[in-house]
Amino acid sequence: MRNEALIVIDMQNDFCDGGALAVPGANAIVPLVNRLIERFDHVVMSQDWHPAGHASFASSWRDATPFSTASFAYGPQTLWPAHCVQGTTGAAFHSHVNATKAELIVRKGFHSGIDSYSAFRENDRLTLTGLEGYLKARGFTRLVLCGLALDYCVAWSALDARQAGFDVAVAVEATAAIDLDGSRERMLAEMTQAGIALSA
Ligand code: VGL
Ligand code: ZN
Repeated sequence: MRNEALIVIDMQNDFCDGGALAVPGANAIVPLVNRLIERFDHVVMSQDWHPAGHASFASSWRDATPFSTASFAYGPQTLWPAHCVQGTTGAAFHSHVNATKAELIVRKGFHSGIDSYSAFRENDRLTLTGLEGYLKARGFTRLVLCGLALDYCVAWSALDARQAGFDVAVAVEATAAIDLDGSRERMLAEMTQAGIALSA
């Protein structure tokens, strides 16, 4: 459909089996993501793309452990194992994901002091990636999201898309969650509350 785009979030090696920040069940969704890519006329992909020593990595701080919460200038920030470092194999798309059709690949998380879960707006909630402007310039009004991770980058992207006025659905069956301290249920509820359609 002319007004509709599929947004494939962060289908990268580091979020898949054996990766630095492996999301349980990530590899199993690859065929479902590919089926969605086949079905849509327009596909955009996001790529988590951190410089080495990024502030969101626990390893960038003294005595910090992965999955703990730190206080950043912009608010609380989860510290992650180092992942998706620019130019590494871990940052590349999973080789079975069909990226050929992607009309735009939007990279995020490249500012060394700011994390970015959302493909629209970084975690300081001020810095924009430009994706909203791109999608509006292309005339898309309806977005369907899939990919990794449901409760972080997919959910934050979906909420920002809704905030930006798009009609938004998340293909939950083509996602997998990190599920940190109940984040999966919490973000599903937030998305429902925001008027985002959740399939399956
Ligand atoms: C993600 C944590 C850190 C994601 C990215 O893609 O969901 N999560 N960076
Ligand atoms: Zn990241």
